[in-house]
Amino acid sequence: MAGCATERSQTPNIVFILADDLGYGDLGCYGAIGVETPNVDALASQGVRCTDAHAVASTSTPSRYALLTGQYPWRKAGTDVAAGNAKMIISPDQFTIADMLKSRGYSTAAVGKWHLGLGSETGKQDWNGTLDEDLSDIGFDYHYIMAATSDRVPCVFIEDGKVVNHDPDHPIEVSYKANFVGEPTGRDNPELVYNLRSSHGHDMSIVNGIGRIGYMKGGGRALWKDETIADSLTAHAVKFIEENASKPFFLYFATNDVHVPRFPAERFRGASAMGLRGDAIAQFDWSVGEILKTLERLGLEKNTIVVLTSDNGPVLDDGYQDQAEELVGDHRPSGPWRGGKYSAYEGGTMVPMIIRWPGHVEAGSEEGRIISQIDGFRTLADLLGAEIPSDAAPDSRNYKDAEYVMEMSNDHTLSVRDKDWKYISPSNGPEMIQWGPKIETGYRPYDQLFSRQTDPGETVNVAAKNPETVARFKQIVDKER
Ligand code: NG6
Ligand code: CA
Repeated sequence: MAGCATERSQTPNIVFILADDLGYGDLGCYGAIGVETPNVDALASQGVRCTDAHAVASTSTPSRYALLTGQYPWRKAGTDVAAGNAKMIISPDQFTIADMLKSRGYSTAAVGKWHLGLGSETGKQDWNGTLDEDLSDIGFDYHYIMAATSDRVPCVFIEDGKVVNHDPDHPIEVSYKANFVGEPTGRDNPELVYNLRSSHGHDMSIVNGIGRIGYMKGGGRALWKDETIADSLTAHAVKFIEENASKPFFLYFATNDVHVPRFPAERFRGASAMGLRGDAIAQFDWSVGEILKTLERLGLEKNTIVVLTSDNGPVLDDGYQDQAEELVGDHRPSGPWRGGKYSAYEGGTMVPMIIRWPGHVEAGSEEGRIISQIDGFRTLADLLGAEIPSDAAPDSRNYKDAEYVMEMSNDHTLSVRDKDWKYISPSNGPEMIQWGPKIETGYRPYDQLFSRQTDPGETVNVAAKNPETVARFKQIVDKER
């Protein structure tokens, strides 16, 4: 970063805010139209706004896996979009970014969307007792999480390995194979879907009047209400900061916003001109504001690094009738980039990234160099002088040494970006996503090369004219795969 000092003796707090499906163009400071994000914009004006920052993958699970482990997700089986009853995808013997920070004396917490599996065996979790493997096995002192996504069962919060507000009269059962006898589903009982109807999929168990992916039974008073998820997650994040104000802490705060089902609190309804998706962005901005206010109130602003980014690119219709497509107007969720969530095009992995560290990062600055989230691990370790085991974070580099970044699409197509070019490997996949979202995939059965300088929107394939460049990128893909 411009002016990033590297005093090794320091242990600044770290608040890592990870939005879900928030696109490059979805924030005021990145050109959003139709929704205001004053808190995020203020953060940007006090820090650096990156204009070429990338998630590793264009969906959640692999993107988050890379971020927390420093390993490319295609090197590890089972890192695709996880079911709500998937087993722990990061194994206890892996050294995570949380382990690294713990080794430097940090208190560590994960609050929010998890989506990296729980328990030691898929489908065998005891949701009514204590999970036999959880985030405490991979470096987090505290967790208050949703197992997967808000559109996947189980629809309950989990705190330190146990379901919050567990209701013994309504034991929880979860299956991703078959429904439980006598339980309604969105498919068979559309009359029970009163809050948000599906546009595709999302027609299995119904919770809070919304159809989900997967089947669940029970839950009772432990079931979440979608309209208070942001309140609940934010309150727990704030509480963790308060309780750890006197020692170095790391907070991984992964919001549910703006993933589907978008069903923000009543007070955000109509906050944007774009319906529920825009209102969810306003709600995200509110959560950010609460975190920033807390840091200020506790006098922690100066000694805290705040990073704000997203797990993958944006999508409008991702399976619910929330009118995201109809009401988007002139707003461009992906900003100037082609494609979106799931894509091999830049819209899949190009994400907003804001970093604030008063006195170390120049306020109101911009950083145009190419950055990958996977490099956060080693960059931070270097900054803090942390020793990491020789086999840990194998693919994480100090961002200053990173000449190119790797990107993975939904079908595992690998792309490489450097400051001059974008290369997409051949894929036999379809040109458009097939199951509902209207998104260009970027898949073609031949090499694609785009000039970053003259064609950032990836419209003219210049692979044939630049065989040597293509060969160089193919070599990188071979090496990294
Ligand atoms: C898709 C879901 C989508 C979303 C996505 C994962 C359907 C029809 N679509 O399969 O709604 O949940 O998976 O999103 O089920 S992610 O941001 O967590 O990767
Ligand atoms: Ca996501």
